[in-house]
Amino acid sequence: MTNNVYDQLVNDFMAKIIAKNAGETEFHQAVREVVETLVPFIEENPQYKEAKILERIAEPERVILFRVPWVDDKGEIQINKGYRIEMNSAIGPYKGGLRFHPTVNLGILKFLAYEQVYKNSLTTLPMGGGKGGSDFDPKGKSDNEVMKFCQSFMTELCKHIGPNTDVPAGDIGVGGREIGFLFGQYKRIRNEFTGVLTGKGREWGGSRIRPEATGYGATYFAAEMLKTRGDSLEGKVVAISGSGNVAQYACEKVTELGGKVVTLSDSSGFIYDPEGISKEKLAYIMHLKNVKRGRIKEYAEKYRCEYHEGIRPWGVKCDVAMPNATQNEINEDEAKMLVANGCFCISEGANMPSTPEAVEVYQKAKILYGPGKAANAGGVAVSGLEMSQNSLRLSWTREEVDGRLQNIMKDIHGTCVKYGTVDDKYIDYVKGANIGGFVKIADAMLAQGIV
Ligand code: NDP
Ligand code: 2IT
Repeated sequence: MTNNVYDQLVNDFMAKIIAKNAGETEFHQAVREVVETLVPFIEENPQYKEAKILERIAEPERVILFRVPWVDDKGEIQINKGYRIEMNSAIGPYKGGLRFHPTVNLGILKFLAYEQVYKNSLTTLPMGGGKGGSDFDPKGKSDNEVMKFCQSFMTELCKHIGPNTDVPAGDIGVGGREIGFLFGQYKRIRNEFTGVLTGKGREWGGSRIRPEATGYGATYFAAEMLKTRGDSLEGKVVAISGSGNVAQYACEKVTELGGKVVTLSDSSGFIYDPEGISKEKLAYIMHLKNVKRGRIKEYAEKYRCEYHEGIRPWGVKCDVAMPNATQNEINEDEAKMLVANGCFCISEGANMPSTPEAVEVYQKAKILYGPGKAANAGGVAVSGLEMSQNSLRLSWTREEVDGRLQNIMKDIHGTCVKYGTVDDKYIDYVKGANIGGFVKIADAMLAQGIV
């Protein structure tokens, strides 16, 4: 079949998706990227085509929408939206994070849930895909308000989740504090102490390395990609966006492996520290962001480096870039700047941080490009390990969990190489991750009949 025929098949498929899911632009974007790489594969494997596996994967098994009323510190009633998308349970219970951010809507959560299905399959662990969250904005709220909101959110969510049904975790705006409040309320209502959430505190069922896992995993994935060119992170200049959970631990691991992190950001701007963000400076950032809940600008004031308000860090000179903040945070022009400045490796800690046009720039330039569903799978992988430890009622050491995480990231990289190596030896990690993730889910769905 020619490329034109494939393009037509993709366009026909997408026309139906867009008609059925009007206005959900991020969801359309995530589905299109997968379908573009899968259509030729499915034409060669008609069993998947006849069973309409791709069409079925794009329709959530269940969507739960609910009201979240709560009372703020002034005594005023607040109403937020609550969501849980139970996308696919072919290979295990629904698994995926909760996002609390004012931009959250159905289309964003469906894109995240869709990505999660493939990502979880890639981890080699038995986890289906889901995602949830709320348009609640934790910024500027007191601990009491966050707790009140979490309790109200869980009062409804607890009817739909469980350790063998659906296991939420963190994402943007949901970290250890929120998981604690959510777990407390689940336990109180259901009267059971189970592994219903991951990312729990260490004293009450959490896994070692779970906080570190996404950032460490994305760094291990970058190291694996560099290895294919006989290279390593040693001496590399690395630009990172974000300054939350993923960014902090990516910064820690890159530095440990001999790289130099020169940028971090938040939604207000980015800091540029050409001397590198050392262990000591990172400790300051962790306190600033996780305890004081302050702005990244304060780093520039303390360490007297550049701060750029209102722009993202992709104009700086770097060898490696790790977008670790949010979706569509690298556009075509920024991708061109990165490549022009010599960046040759992108490992995505965030979900879908590059626009389709940016991805095209990377692929044309033949740089190493690890898409989020492969590169950031370390977080959910260690969530899977947390579930295993909860079931076994024991907890593994740091070394044990970190060793497993490293092996999983190597396996995912191997899967990408297996399915994504193209004729001239270029590894198309997008193709590799999509096909590699798809096969396991598709075969499970075939075996389980029309459900
Ligand atoms: P956090 O809430 O800990 O941090 C998010 C960071 O990104 C903050 O610095 C935040 O800045 C910035 N950010 C968020 N939204 C925007 C925006 N619209 N524009 C600019 N900056 C923004 O979240 P995580 O670190 O957990 O998540 C970061 C990314 O990693 C997300 O894409 C998430 O889906 C993905 N991810 C997370 C995993 C996890 O285990 N936590 C696992 C896999 C992927 P500010 O404080 O100003 O809002
Ligand atoms: O996007 C993601 O993979 C996450 N936010 C982590 C999900 C999880 O269940 O640990």
